[in-house]
Amino acid sequence: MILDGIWDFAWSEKDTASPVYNDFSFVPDCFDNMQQKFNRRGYAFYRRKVTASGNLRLEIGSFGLHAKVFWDGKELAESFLAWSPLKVEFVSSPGEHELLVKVDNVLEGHPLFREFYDFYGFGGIFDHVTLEEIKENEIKKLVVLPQDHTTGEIEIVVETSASSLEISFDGKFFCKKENTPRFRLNVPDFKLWSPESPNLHTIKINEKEVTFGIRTLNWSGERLLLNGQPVKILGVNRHESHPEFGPATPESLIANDLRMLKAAGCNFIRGSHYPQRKFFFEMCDRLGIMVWEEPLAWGNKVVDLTDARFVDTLEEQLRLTIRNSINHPSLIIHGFLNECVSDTPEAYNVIKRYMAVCHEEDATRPASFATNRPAKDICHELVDVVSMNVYPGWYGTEKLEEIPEKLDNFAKLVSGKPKFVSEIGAAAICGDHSGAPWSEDYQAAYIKQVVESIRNNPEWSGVMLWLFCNCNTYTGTDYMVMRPRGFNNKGLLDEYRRPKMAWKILPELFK
Ligand code: ADA
Repeated sequence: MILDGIWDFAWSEKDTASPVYNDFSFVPDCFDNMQQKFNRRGYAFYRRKVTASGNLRLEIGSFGLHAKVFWDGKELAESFLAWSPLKVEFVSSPGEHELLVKVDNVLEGHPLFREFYDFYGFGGIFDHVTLEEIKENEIKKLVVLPQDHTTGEIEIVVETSASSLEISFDGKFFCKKENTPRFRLNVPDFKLWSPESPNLHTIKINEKEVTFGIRTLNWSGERLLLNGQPVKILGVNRHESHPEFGPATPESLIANDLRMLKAAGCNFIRGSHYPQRKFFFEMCDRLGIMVWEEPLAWGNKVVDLTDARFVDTLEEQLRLTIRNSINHPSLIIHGFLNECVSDTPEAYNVIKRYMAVCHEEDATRPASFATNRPAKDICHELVDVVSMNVYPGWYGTEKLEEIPEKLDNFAKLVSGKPKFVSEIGAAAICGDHSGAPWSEDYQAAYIKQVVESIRNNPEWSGVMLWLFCNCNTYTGTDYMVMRPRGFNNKGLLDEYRRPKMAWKILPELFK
């Protein structure tokens, strides 16, 4: 049962035990986008009636920044893992019940979100709410890990109390076998997944069906290999954000963003800087767009990296993020801790711990963090692929023609591992054609210089431009003076997806 639609709504600046339901909302919803709520922090109460009974599973696909779920007034679950799905299993008596989801966008006391993050901390229920019955002997977990692109071999991990497994591929019966938690099979008549040919297969075990793709990744040398071939990543960073929907972007908007990127020749998206919605991955799988996903973090200093609540909560979200997205062939890199103080021993310890987490959860994909201090970083040795966020000629006095040499020098800092520029870009205000920094012309010339020099240097495995489109950011901190209109203006498109000059030259550059 999908519980989207009209819910009773109450909002209060202060937490309250007696909210006043004098409004309604349409779920999925970001309450900051409601009249007179933008730039305010507070508590939202989403309430509705539901008729259901028995063993139930409720799921909220994505939310911000902190959520509590109540059933007939009884608290069922609480989560600070913003942008991740919140799932809860419970038993209900028959009849009509009251479901209340309380979410707040309060920064104080949040274990992961900080006021200095360069993207807006929105509140609301950002994705579908679903309620389903938990079936006896259901398949609780079904993970498909491609092993060999020449034979179509996959590893299957199943969790169920059923005694036997009936397996079909692509709608055709394949075999029946005893329940075994981990086994390997060769997919019949398989076709490989790649950005050029994003072929998908389905596996059904008992009543559970999963879509997957067969492709392998190898990062043991200097280049990242996809299905045994070196891959050059030409992509962008993207925030799930729109001025009228916040992160509760309609699926049609996500689909259009991705189609536009594919048409522009883009083969990669870095999902900055939090977990991505399920629909986003389904589209990337189908369109053939490779993805980097990371849990919520940004520019964290020693104070966070030595705070057990921060480090443990982030580990929890990292594990959950990997588990939720593991079957998507488009996912090719696990990321975490964007731009932390990776020149300190405190960061070294946390990064080492998170690399082990990534490998433990999923040995089939490389893991990384994006560094903004490549020359003095002490953690390059820990990661599978090195990812550098560098902005020569923007945060720096270099001239445009000096960018290639700067990038070549960054590439020389590390050897023996695949290397990416995980962020690079320049801001542009639409309509400014002066040619100076902040103009569309300067941004277009900048992007051209960057993409050409990375394409010409075989040491780079690719580039992820900052940023697909403008996104909401600071309104109330010192940093807002660098962010006119409260937006990060480095989008190749503006926040309504209207193209700047740089966007128009992208197809030629990415060809
Ligand atoms: C950083 C950061 C991005 C964004 C960017 C910028 O590299 O990772 O989230 O803030 O800089 O626009 O300055």
